[in-house]
Amino acid sequence: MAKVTLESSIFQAVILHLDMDAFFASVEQADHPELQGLPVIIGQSLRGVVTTASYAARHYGVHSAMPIAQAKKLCPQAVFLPGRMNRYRQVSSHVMKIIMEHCPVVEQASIDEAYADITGTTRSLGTPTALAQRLKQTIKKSTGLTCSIGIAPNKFLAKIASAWHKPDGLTIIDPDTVPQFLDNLPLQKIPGVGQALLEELGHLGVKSIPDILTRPKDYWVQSLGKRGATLYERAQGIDHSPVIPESIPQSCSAEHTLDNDTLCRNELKHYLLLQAERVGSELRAMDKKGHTVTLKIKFSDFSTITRSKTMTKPTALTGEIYTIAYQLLLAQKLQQKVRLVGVAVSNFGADTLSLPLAVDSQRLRDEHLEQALDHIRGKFGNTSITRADTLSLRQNR
Ligand code: TTP
Ligand code: MG
Repeated sequence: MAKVTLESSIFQAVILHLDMDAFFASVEQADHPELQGLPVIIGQSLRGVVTTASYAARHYGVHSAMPIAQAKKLCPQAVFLPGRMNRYRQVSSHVMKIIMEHCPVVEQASIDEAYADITGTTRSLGTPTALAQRLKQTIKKSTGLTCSIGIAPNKFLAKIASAWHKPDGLTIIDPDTVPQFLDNLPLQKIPGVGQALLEELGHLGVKSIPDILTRPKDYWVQSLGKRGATLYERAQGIDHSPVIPESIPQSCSAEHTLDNDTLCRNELKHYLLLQAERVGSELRAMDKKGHTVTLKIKFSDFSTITRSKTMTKPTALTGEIYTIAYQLLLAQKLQQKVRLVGVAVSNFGADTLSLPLAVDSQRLRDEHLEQALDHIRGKFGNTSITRADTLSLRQNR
């Protein structure tokens, strides 16, 4: 472990970056224990390149993107495998789930790496160091795999930190040590500084990160445009890019437990309209349309049924969602009283069928009308404008 002094504070972000070690090769070793400790090289074909190599193989100079033929020369005794992408995806999902269970805000960055914003979590989750150690232990116990973690005040430093002590590393860059850390960091460690930019910088007389800071920001913007502005920020240890959690909802729903169980379809119908309004406006806010509308009914004895209809054309229109949900309700026998009713729209996708212009223009008008209603509700509150049908329900809630 490099340094263990970082504590989260309100003012300073704390970002964790986790990257699995020799991921594809390690999965093969975990699944085939007889391969543990051996040089294992993953590559599609004999004429292709190395996808990854176990650390034992790396000792012989084998690395990603090297032609397999060359890897064979360097390490003829290695076990060469073509790779099993489905298995790696499966393990990846499992690892990401563990990270999400341990950290509040997680962004998956590739098949084997993720960022987590753990700012201000010391009280609830323990120190960043303790959290990272717990995460490493859980992943190891659950998958047999090791990972390396970096913790720093921002994403770019956290990524550098996670690669600092691989495999099975934990490196922490304390905010106070950032300037000193950057002074000694090779230029090409800055993400985005590849061979071409390195040469360009060489022509400008820049050999180190401190060299960048001898010239003002304007100079870099003029010389390298947007890349120059970013480079100048990184050289000072600055990176404001946020950790963006991936939360792609697969469906949108609303449901309501009635005050009194009922057999009255008219009452249920009003709730369906209210829910269709909620679901519709949420879909429109997310800019999503769904092909499938589902009606959910929970009866007095708590038994639950769902009935769905899938349409060729996806919708986010309140009227359409409501009409389908109501048709589904009408088609359903109510043998006992209803306790809960709900509407969901799922199966998101793009329009697959283009309707004749006349029909489309009607739909377009409906969409514009509902967007206008959403706008008014957004500005003046949910109850500012409403369908007459749902008014009494809103007032009763
Ligand atoms: P990396 O995290 O870059 O590499 P790694 O996990 O194998 O090794 P390290 O310990 O250095 O992190 O990539 C993750 C997986 O992605 C890797 O196991 C194989 C795959 N991969 C490719 O398919 N193509 C590539 O060019 C690279 C670099 C990786
Ligand atoms: Mg990796």
